[in-house]
Amino acid sequence: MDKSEVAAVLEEIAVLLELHGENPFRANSYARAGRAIAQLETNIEDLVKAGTVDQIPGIGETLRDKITTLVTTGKLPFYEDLKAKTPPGWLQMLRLPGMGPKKVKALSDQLGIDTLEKLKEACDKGTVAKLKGFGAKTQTNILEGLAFLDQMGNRVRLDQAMMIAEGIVAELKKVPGIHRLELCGSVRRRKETIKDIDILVSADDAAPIMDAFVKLPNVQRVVGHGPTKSSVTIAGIDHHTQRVLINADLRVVSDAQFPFALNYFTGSKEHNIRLRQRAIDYGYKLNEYDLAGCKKKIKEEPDIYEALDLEYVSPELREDTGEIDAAAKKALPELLELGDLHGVFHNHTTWSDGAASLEQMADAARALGYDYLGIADHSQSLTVANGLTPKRVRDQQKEIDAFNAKQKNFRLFKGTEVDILADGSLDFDDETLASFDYVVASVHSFFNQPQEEITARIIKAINHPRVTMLGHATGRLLLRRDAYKVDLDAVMHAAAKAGTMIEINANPYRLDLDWIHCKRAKALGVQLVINPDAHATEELAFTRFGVDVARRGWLEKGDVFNTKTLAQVAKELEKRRTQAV
Ligand code: DGT
Ligand code: CA
Ligand code: ZN
Repeated sequence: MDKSEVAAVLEEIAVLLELHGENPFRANSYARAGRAIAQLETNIEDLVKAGTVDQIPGIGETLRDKITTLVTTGKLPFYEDLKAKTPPGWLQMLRLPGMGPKKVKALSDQLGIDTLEKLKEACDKGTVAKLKGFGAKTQTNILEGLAFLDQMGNRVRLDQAMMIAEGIVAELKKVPGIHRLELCGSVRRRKETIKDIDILVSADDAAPIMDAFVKLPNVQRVVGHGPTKSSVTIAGIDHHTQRVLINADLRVVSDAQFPFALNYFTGSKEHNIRLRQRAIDYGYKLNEYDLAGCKKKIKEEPDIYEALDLEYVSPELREDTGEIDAAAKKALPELLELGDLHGVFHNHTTWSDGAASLEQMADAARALGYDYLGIADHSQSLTVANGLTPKRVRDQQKEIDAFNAKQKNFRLFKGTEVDILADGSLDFDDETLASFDYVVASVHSFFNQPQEEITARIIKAINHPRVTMLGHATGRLLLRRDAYKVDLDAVMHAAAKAGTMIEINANPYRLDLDWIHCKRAKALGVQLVINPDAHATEELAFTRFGVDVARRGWLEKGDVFNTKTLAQVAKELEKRRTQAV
């Protein structure tokens, strides 16, 4: 068991204890221990072996013993018991915005609510609003949250699904007898949220592979165990040490069937229907095993497209938004690739709410092969994120200048993520704004403004001559919070006219701009830029999810600003700065 798994268990224990009304101090000691362990530089197993777990700050004897049991046996009876006596509905309620363990406990104690259905009923009757500490506004928020959950079902974010899927693939690869193995479904298409993981394998004998699959570590429940198809519910821990549960389906086919099955189970369903129609037009019949009637040899998935006189369609494009027509005309885009990027612009450091220093972020960027990194810490109004005052901006810029003076072939750009205030003005005076190499402007407050107001507010910022790019354009939090009511088309028109870029926020919790809007942005002539919004060195790796969005949105290298080299970017930013005077 590694430290992130241990940390996740401890943090979950903290939540469970609170739900059961335990002393908050005791609950908090688990949460704190979890965080301390997540940040350890050493291996937790080594500490357990050496018996030095209690030397971690905040960990006493009791915690030491529990951690030791957990690491050595992979199980902790105390935790298992807590989970067993917790109604699943309590945990589901926690997913509602604004709902913490205390509120869940109050609902359970005072109204006997332990499922989402009962919660909905009580809200409809108006009894929740009457509870102490709730009120009408909270009740409305709960109802909105319930509607949202209902719509999202049990989907998880792409990063969470990918991490579990990659883990399964690594384990399955050890099983003898597998010829080919691929992830399919929405994971292969890189959709931003995932219902279940689809895996396809070709082998002569399916039975041993089925057996290995249902016995994978972290399998919580075997949903089905058949001769060529099995389903499990599997658990994982994401990079914020959140526990994730998702279903995974494995199918085994013969090697000859593999390309057809891969194509079928990759989807989307709508793409499949179009492709099948095209096969019919050619006098063939396409299904998950065969392209009946076609005499060409089909060994790999691209051969299917070739047999139908189509360019190969990358999985990200298979959403029935015109890809088959474009493939027939050999007019598919040459999709952007992660390796095309030379740097990223929207990143935070310890100067505001980031976890790493300027230098650490720069080192991490260089390690990823980047030639430049933009530092865009928060502006003064965002006090919760330790936003920078103009004085601190000047200090930071001195540090960046000093850093750059020592560099060869790498540069930190001086940026800011300036707040767009409620009226559309910016959170810095013009002189401060003029001191940056570039400016990212973002909404971080007053999300609930009506459409005209928030649209005018964002457009005002876009038209400010110092604003280089619009940060997270819609403010959504995937599976948690809807976008603000902004008129995105009006925003994109304004951005095209003003020459202001729009960011594809690669943070997998956000992923705005949505891929569905990328094509439109491109058609209007908006320059896009992919930013991880990194608050830690590891989060620079979020960029890959932004590339996925761009690919799903048909974007090519030339559509994305940070495919430019250091020299090109430096020149362009300088030009924009001088023109803004
Ligand atoms: P999700 O909801 O994130 O799991 O999305 P998918 O696309 O992975 O959907 P899923 O898991 O229900 O099915 C996997 C693939 O199987 C889907 O992308 C296309 C194929 N498929 C499933 N049902 C049908 C169907 O009724 N007709 C066709 N043509 N294909 C289907
Ligand atoms: Ca799926
Ligand atoms: Zn940010």
